[in-house]
Amino acid sequence: MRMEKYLRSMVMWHIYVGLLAISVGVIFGLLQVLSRSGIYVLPPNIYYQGLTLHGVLNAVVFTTFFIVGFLYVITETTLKEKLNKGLVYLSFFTMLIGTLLAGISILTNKATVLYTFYPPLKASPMFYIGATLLIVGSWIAVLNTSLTFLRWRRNNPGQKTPGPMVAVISIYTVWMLATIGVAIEVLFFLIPWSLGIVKSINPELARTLFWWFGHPLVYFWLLPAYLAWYYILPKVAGGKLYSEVAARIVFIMFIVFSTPVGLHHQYSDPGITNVWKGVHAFFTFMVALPSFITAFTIAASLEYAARKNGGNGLFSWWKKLPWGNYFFAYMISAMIAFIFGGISGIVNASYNMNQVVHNTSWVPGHFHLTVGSAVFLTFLGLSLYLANKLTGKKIFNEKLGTLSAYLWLIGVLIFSWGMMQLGRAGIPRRTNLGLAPYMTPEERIFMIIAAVGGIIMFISAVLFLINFVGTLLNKKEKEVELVEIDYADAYYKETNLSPIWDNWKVWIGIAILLIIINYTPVFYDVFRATYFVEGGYSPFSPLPMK
Ligand code: HAS
Repeated sequence: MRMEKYLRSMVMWHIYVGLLAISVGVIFGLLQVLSRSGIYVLPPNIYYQGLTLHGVLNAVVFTTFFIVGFLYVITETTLKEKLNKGLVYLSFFTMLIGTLLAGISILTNKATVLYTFYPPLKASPMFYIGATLLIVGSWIAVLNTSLTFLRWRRNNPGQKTPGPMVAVISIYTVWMLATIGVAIEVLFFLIPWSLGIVKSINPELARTLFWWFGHPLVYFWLLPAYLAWYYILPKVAGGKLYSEVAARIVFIMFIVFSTPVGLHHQYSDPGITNVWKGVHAFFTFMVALPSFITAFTIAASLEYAARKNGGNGLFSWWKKLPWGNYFFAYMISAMIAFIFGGISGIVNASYNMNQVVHNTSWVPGHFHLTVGSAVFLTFLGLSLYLANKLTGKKIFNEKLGTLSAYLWLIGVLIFSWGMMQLGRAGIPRRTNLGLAPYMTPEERIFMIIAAVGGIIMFISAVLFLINFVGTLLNKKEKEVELVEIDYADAYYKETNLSPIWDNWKVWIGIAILLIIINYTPVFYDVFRATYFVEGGYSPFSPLPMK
């Protein structure tokens, strides 16, 4: 595909902004774990400001910029249709301005509200406006992609949507359905409240709107990783995607089940009846199903590749996978971490077990294995891959890439094990434990274990950054006007696929219906049983406490 120079460079700019965000974000991650373990204790204001930066930069800014840039490449290379240049620029600069506004408010300590910004914690209006612009910018990218897809549909009547594009549609549909919740929260409640136009806020209503967004947000992060695992990894491993139909069904299941599940973050919240918490719990297990299908389909794709490479035996075929290839190393490390991340997610989703781990260190243990590894490592591997494809520069040092991927895996497994042991003992998350007098010596040991893991993860991130910058500084080895992404062929191809699997209106319609069914009674409960309260807290900030 001939990809215009401006788009290649803009995709790289999305990656640069994302990587710049994590370069700062990982430093605060290291400081967090050192402070919690008591090795180097941060003052309380810096602890929470740093935690806000860590969450916002790593989980929101890095992911959003990377995903938008990556999906531009997938859209153009699969549809072979041009995106709208003006909209690409408009989206990027809107997201950038939003990020700068939110970033400045956090850096100046006017938005120490963590990445969940639950009221009555109050940030300056600039933070909420910045977050809004980041989301609006991403909506412009969705509009651009949708227009391009509709043009492709008109030009190719009767053709089924190419597999990687099914993933793009699924990712952006999940994002659009999710962001409705946070848009209502920020535009109608948080911005007027922080501007002083209205005096009161309903914390429970805001939390419910946030988790309408917050859970599907994790699939907005995960699905681009699945796109790479399904459609790029099997080819790199030397094989094929085992079943194209399974991949399609998986992405469609995420459209349907991602959003109506947010209450599993609110099992302990008052004001919402247990019936609806139970219904959301049921749907949480439904949304885990496509990940189970993914585990088997990807394992089958890898087995096919290994056997083609000469592997045999019941298990020893694993040896014939390309463990030394940097791209493979990032992806397999991501997947191995996700096995544990997934299992811990099932624990979280189980109503009674959630009572044990909710708001404890278990939860960061869980999400560093999911977003902090499955997603993070996949995006790092893809950043190097795209830097090579889009700039024509040779990877600085492939072995360094491989080392950094496995190092992160080792680090995160140690870190999460320590955090989860502490969580099971009831040690809280989001707490500067270095200052806590109640930690037992045994608990301190697990905190040190988590810190060792955190230090290894930090070293791995630094090695990645050296490799990435080294790649950019390398000489160009090839002309790159023709950008080819080596998509995997399918082993099982369904030639007679029912048109229902390509009918987006049906699946999006079902998703909207489920959201209405699963949230209407919840909002009824929230309005009936909870209150708007006056005031708000601005911890460690120059804003007056009202
Ligand atoms: Fe989660 C909390 C439930 C997945 C992220 N989650 C969080 C938070 C974050 C997060 C950030 O039910 C904290 C929010 C906060 O700040 O309060 N989560 C789940 C469930 C899943 C799940 C059921 N989470 C994710 C993903 C995330 C993510 C994905 C980010 C990308 N999570 C919860 C719950 C809470 C929660 C509760 C609230 C906890 C509380 O009380 O606060 C499922 O979707 C997981 C399904 C996954 C699997 C694994 C499939 C494995 C695969 C790899 C295969 C490997 C291969 C390689 C093929 C079933 C696909 C084999 C190789 C070999 C060598 C063997």
